Amino acid sequence: MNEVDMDAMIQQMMDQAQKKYDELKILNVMVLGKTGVGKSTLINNMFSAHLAETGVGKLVTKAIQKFEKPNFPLAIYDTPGMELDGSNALEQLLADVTAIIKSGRKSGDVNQMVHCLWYCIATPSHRFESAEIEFLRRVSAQSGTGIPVIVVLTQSYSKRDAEAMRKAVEAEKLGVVDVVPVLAEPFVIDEAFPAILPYGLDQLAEVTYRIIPEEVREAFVVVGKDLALKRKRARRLVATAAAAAAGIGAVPIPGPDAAILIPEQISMLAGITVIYGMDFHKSDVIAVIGPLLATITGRTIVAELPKLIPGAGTAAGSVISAATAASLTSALGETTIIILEKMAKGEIHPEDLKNKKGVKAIKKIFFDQLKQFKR
Ligand SMILES: Nc1nc2c(ncn2[C@@H]2O[C@H](COP(=O)(O)OP(=O)(O)OP(=O)(O)O)[C@@H](O)[C@H]2O)c(=O)[nH]1
Ligand SMILES: [Mg+2]
Repeated sequence: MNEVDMDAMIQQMMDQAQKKYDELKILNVMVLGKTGVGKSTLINNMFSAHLAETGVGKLVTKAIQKFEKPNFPLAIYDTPGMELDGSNALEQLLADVTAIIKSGRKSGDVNQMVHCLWYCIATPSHRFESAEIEFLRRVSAQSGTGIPVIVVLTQSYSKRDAEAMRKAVEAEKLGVVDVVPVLAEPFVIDEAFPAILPYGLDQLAEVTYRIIPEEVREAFVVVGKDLALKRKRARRLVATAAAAAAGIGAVPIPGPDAAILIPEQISMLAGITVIYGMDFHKSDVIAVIGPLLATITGRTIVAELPKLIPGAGTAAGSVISAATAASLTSALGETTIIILEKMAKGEIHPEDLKNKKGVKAIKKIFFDQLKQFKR
């Protein structure tokens, strides 16, 4: 395949990725809890955009703000500075929350509906107020709002305190989906002691993923930072594409000019790039995907395949079996996942891949993966 084809292929993939991204539904999460418990800190560490800081909050009710960002499939309802003191504060909050939930439902538009509610209680406060108990009892799914509620125990740097708090909340039998202790950011006692490391965000992501409607799960995975969820979702795309490749089976071995690429592989790559974030530039996409496309469509694969996969075609003009086509597709997908995951963790930078060493490293991952799929 020549340079021009490669460019067209990448462009096609990026166009598809943009389309997939634009088609995502908007996830709506309501984050409630008293002032200072750590709502903003939680939001900023769960999602890839710092909505609560940089987004423009719109006052939807006196206490509740809605944060959105253009071209970002997430809406957060937050109650900055909320106090629960005063005799009718609780009633007012309940009325506001219920009104928002109802109006979303009435719209009939999934983009406007509240999909889950995180109620935050700070573990160090050692207090679970009667007003909060009352609120949760009345807002949780059992009582009719129909919105799944997760109680998030924030700032849980003491696991023992968090466990005590969890038991106290669960004893109230509020009808909430789960009670999840988290520490969203490292907790530093002072310089003489090592910081307590964050935990629990993965569990919150997992529980949330499970309870939100299927229609917005993709958006949650995309806007969220949880790499385990991203991997799980991306692997579904790989499995689908591999099955499609196997279904086609008997693909002719690529000659110098023929491509083994099938539309399902392009679509898989587009889907994976969406899952891991859209904000990289074309040159970065070329750096990651280019060497893979060159490999899978190039001459070396013809020579390498028989060594890697016994029974694979041995000469140009012969055919690739269904199993081999599936293996190639899986290796292509897995390699992309591995690289994008390393990028998400900051272990590699796109610039690192834009040279001979980078290309070699990508190819090595690909062939290592291919060996694993050898059957
Ligand atoms: N180390 C650490 N500090 C936290 C954590 N969560 C909250 N904090 C601290 O607690 C304080 C309050 O956190 P915020 O996230 O602003 O609380 P909030 O619920 O958004 O407060 P309001 O916007 O006033 O309603 C800040 O100083 C945070 O740094 C955490 O997980 N780890
Ligand atoms: Mg805040």
